[in-house]
Amino acid sequence: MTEATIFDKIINREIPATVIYEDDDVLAFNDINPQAPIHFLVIPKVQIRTANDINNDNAELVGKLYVAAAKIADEMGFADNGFRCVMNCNPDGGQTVYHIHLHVLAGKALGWPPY
Ligand code: D5M
Repeated sequence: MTEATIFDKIINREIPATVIYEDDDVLAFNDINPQAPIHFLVIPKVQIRTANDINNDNAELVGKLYVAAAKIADEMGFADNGFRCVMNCNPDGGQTVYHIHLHVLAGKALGWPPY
């Protein structure tokens, strides 16, 4: 049994979030602590704890996070300027919520490297 996270509460509408996209498999909502002018998270509706848990059984679902990101980028009009997708994994990766999420950052030219 995997421990529920705050993202389960967002999926179940038990706490508020600014949801910008939803389909049967994924949900996207604005990050509460934005690191760029546009910063939202795309998550699967079922919990996958970390990037280490991505495998052939859930690869299609994980791919749908990117499909949603591209669709939102197109709809919000920042696809051509560009954006960054980041998935943090475990403590050294800076992961704080153990339900995988694609950070999508956009709205300015982003710096690199990220430290
Ligand atoms: O990223 C976890 C991200 O989740 C971090 O950028 C803040 C965001 N977060 C945490 N709680 C909320 C709520 N309630 N709404 C929206 N965004 C939230 P990580 O890669 O795990 O460090």
